[in-house]
Amino acid sequence: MLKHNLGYPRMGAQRQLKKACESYWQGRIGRSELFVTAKRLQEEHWQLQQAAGMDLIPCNDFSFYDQVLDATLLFGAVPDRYAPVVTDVAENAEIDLYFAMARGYQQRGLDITAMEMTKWFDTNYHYIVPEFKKDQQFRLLSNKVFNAFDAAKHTLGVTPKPVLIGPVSYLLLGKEKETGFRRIELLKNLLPVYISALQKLQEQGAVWVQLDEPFLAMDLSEAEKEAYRHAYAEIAKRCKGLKLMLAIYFEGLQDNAALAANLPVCCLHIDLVRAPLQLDELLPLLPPKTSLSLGVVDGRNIWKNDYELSLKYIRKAVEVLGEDRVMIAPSCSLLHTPADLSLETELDDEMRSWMAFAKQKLEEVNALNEIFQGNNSPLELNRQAIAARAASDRIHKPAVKARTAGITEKDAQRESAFPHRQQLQSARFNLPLFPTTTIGSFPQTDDIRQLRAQWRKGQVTNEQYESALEQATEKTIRLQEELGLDVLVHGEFERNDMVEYFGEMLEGFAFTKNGWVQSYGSRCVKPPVIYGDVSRPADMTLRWTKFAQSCTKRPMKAMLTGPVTILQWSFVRNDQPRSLTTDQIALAIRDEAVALENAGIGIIQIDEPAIREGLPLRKADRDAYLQWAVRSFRVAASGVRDDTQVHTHMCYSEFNDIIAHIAAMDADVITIETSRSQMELLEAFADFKYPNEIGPGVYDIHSPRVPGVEEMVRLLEKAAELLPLRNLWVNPDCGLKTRKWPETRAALENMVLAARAAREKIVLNV
Ligand code: THG
Ligand code: ZN
Repeated sequence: MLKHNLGYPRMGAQRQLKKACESYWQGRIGRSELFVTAKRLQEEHWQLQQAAGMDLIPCNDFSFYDQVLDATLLFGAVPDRYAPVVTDVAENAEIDLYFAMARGYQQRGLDITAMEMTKWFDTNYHYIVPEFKKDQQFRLLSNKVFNAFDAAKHTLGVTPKPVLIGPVSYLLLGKEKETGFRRIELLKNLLPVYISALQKLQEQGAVWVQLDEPFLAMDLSEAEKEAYRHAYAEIAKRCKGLKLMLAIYFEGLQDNAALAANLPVCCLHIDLVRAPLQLDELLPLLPPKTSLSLGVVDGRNIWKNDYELSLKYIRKAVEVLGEDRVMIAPSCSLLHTPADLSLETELDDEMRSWMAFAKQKLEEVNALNEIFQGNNSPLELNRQAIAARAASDRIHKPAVKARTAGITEKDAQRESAFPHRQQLQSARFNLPLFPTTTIGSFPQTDDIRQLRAQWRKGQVTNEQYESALEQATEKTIRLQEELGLDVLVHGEFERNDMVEYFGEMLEGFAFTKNGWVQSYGSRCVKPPVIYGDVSRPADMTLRWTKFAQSCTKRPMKAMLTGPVTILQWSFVRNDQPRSLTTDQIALAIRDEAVALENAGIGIIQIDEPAIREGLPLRKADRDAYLQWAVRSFRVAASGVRDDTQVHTHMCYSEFNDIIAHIAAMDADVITIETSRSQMELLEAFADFKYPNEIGPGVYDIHSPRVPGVEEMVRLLEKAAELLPLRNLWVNPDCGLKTRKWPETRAALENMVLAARAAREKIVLNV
């Protein structure tokens, strides 16, 4: 039984790749130093996987930024606007073109925008979206995969398994930048180039090639299914003898099972963590020569594998297929897990005994094979660990379970309907038309980050830390008053990450020191671990919100993170439904909102930027998710009085298909990202006759550009044509955390001017 891995985290356990890339971008190290770091990391990871007993070890899973962007460069699908980059400086090499595509290019008078970034399926990883033209041509451009193959072979002394995104998934991941064609039709142009890459690998000595085709686990149109049949028939014909493994993960094959089983490939890899039932459906469909790779070790979470359960699947598959047609592996690339649990010296032994990170997950794959071969010694230990976790009283809090089970429909409803609340709130806050506010965070500059790091290391006392935060908060409040904003925020200087911060104060959460997972490019997140029933032992935000309100007479908006987002951006327990965990978090946030209200705070924002990304990948599952996700939000938001104004905020536009559910959240005010889609999104809200108040972002905070007054007035005029005036707010489209102070000040100054102009111009006209 072959043991293999689909991909290893590339950042390095100390985030070496992040540091090297950022140093290179800042000009602090040169290209050769960057490449040395990359080479060292890859070699280390290859050796580690070999030591863990993997028979097939991936290469080309490493990437300087993103594996989809790598494919775009490999197949030469470079958008035309980057042509000047190549010639801008004589020595501009492939890597600089690559980073220009990822991050934009602002040098020597050139100002070229980056390619768009979006969520990788339902993960917190973001990929760079390929851009396709109607007559899109492809050619082999980059040698990265071929070099990686040679390097891995040299390091390992055995033949590595190159990983590429499959041709159909690659096209489906992209976006049409012109009208008049569908990107799947580009297969005829892509396929010859794709095949020549495979042939080249075969000439280099490749035996196995892993082609990632996660779209085989999604809803497919007839044309897309036909593309699969055509692509793989051609590849099989032109790459005879090359062993193809199609890697499918994040969902089950479902209605695509027969399609996948009959593709002329050597092996299908399936995700038995996400979709265990597909094993029974697929086994009778597999043709006599096709192997099956069982993804039994969870590549998306940090829990120790339940060997007994995994062995059940392995034995079942072996019974039908025979041992030589079965492989075992993690469920998906380990990109989505932290690197190494043994670095977590501050987790207690019990907690650590429940977990496995990337390195440990490969050891689990190896152990499963050992047990299957008859060495039962790892099994007993594993049984004990699994049983101990299930029974631990650190996990189970009867009071929390009882309260969650007792949630009623009434708990998920505000006292009165929105029109009545709007009247009460309008009388209470007496805000002008087009009231101005911000989303919550203000620039987190290096000095604040450094201060927090020093405080955590004990180099700065609590008093020093708090007093510096008070100063930063007060200064930000004065600035907002000077600018003339109507509803203020405290700036969130005390917070590291909007999820980590709450997790640190809630019971049932654990933290890692090095549990970094790549979010995009060099950016990482350190997701908290939800291990047990969640409760709120003490106030979480009152200290800073009360301080902030004491600095000003204007309304101070309190900032909370919503239950769905806390769930979505954490590692979650796998011993109960996500909906139940979310309800527990919702009750904690509800109590916090009530505590804020009791402390005199009148406006409370409960952010849910991740509500859309939690959407199941298969359409048929979406409604059920939206039902419980929206209800959980409402449980969090409905403990407060009618005259308390609840705001929410969402990023990542694309709301059109879920607008009814967003309306059902019944927030008094929603602020959304719209500036890049030029208010297109607002039309969805208008068509739906969205009843509550809404703050369409009037400028894009994702770039340092300062928006002009006029352009924001135009956006407000458009908004005023579509939605009732009394419902409109004026705000940037997201938090200002990643911006610098000068541009923040200038942009908000213009935004307030735009709101004033709109009040005069638009209000007079109606
Ligand atoms: N928090 C969490 N998940 C997220 C976001 C978030 N997922 C979606 C989106 N926002 C991803 N965006 C980012 C933006 C910035 C960073 C990470 C993800 C970032 N990370 C620091 C870094 O890598 O340098 C981490 C350093 C630190 O925490 O001190 O800047 O907002 N959970
Ligand atoms: Zn946002």
